[in-house]
Amino acid sequence: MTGRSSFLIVANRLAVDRTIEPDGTASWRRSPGGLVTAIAPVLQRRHGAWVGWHGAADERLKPFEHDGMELIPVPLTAEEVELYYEGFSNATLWPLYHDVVAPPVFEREMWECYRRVNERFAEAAAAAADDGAMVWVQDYQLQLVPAMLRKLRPDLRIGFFLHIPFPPVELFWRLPWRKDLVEGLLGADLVGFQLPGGASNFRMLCRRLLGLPYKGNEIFLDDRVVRTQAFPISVDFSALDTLVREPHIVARAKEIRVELGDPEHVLLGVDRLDYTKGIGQRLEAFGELLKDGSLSPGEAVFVQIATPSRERVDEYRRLRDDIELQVGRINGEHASLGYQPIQYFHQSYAHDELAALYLTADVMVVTPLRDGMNLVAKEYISCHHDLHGGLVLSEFAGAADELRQAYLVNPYDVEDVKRQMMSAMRATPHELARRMRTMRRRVSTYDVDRWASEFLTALESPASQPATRRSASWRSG
Ligand code: ADQ
Repeated sequence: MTGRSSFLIVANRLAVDRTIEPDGTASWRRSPGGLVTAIAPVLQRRHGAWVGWHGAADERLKPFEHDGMELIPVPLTAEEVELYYEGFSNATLWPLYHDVVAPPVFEREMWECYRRVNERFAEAAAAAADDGAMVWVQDYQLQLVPAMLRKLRPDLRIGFFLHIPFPPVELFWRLPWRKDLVEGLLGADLVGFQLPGGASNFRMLCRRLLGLPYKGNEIFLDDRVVRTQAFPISVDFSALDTLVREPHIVARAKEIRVELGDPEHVLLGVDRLDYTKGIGQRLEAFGELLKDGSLSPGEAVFVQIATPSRERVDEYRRLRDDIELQVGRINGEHASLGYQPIQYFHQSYAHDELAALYLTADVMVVTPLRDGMNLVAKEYISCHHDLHGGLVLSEFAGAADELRQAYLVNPYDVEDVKRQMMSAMRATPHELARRMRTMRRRVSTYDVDRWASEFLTALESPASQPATRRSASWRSG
């Protein structure tokens, strides 16, 4: 430990995963995934620290260094993992913020635990932050931290970013603890969202629930101004672009196609196994294309990769059974010796293998019922310097705001999904290239570096003075 830090990240999980070597010794490895990739370099440059849970229940660890980052573990008991993480975060907030596509659970015990754990994160951050430090809190598991931290350390500059959608007022309104959550977020100087719509839902809620006036992006409290703004997250475009040009990835992509029986079209889905991702909807559409003869036998293979996720939450266990039943049915009806239309994998994949799959896929199918952004769509685009490939993308993914040249679909409309999947499969190379080129321009310009630096620049820049409040209209914004 080098003492207190002038820059802190506070997130549910630390930026590292523990791996056990064959000889039984434990070591840490930087976690894969966008957030860590984006933030680790900033943290290293600013000599910052990362506060978060290390992933094992009932274990206390001392702060340690890894990969030039200082890591401060926050302990959680097994009961807290159940009530705070699986409970309030993933059985209450997650479905509530995703258009209630599954019914949220409202349980006082879960809420109490969420509050208690948020307090612990706030205390850990308060103890680790230097005078006037900048603290960036991440995501829906920690929405009470900004206000708790401000109370402990009014000298800090606090930012918050929500990775999932912020729901419309009428949905949020159901939450028995709605006021506490909104007040929690208002402890930040800057609250970031994926889309302008989320930011505007939040401002509207502050007005309706707390009677706070706002003007433009700013919400006026008695003594402070809270800025709200959209910062669409992105991927490390150039790293992926470089990776897929490497001979071993190109060779692997060719090999995958052969292993799949060299069909004319390879369609791909890559998701955490989550009911918000619309996996069932896309498989249903694909099954119907086989059934009604739009696709001839052997013409197309759908590879669906579903990373195991939140397996102790009931809703996720049911989903897994449903998907596996559906895959079995479709394959049962349409497979023949040597041909299986859906290749389903309930596994996590290494970075290189995933890149090779993206490169192989002629059509990427991303059909969430609601998604904050969806990085998979942007990863696919980053992997296609060959300008080949069509992206079928749900209108309900945040990414649809930027990737207008995708084959946009309403995932609730099975005919629409079928039609757009067919359009992507039947498109000419010229048409695919035209769309892909524009989307690549967008993702390469707004990459993950830009996301992090725009957020931090906004957090560093001063907001308006509270005096401006007088001119803030109740209805403007
Ligand atoms: P997620 O809901 O997890 O993220 P997404 O944005 O698609 O969704 O990110 C998933 C990540 O996991 C991608 O980087 C993908 O490559 C990786 N991944 C998926 N399946 C995998 C597999 N089988 N093996 C290995 N890696 C796999 C939340 C929000 C999103 C928001 C992100 C970032 O729900 O809307 O885009 O945070 O803010």
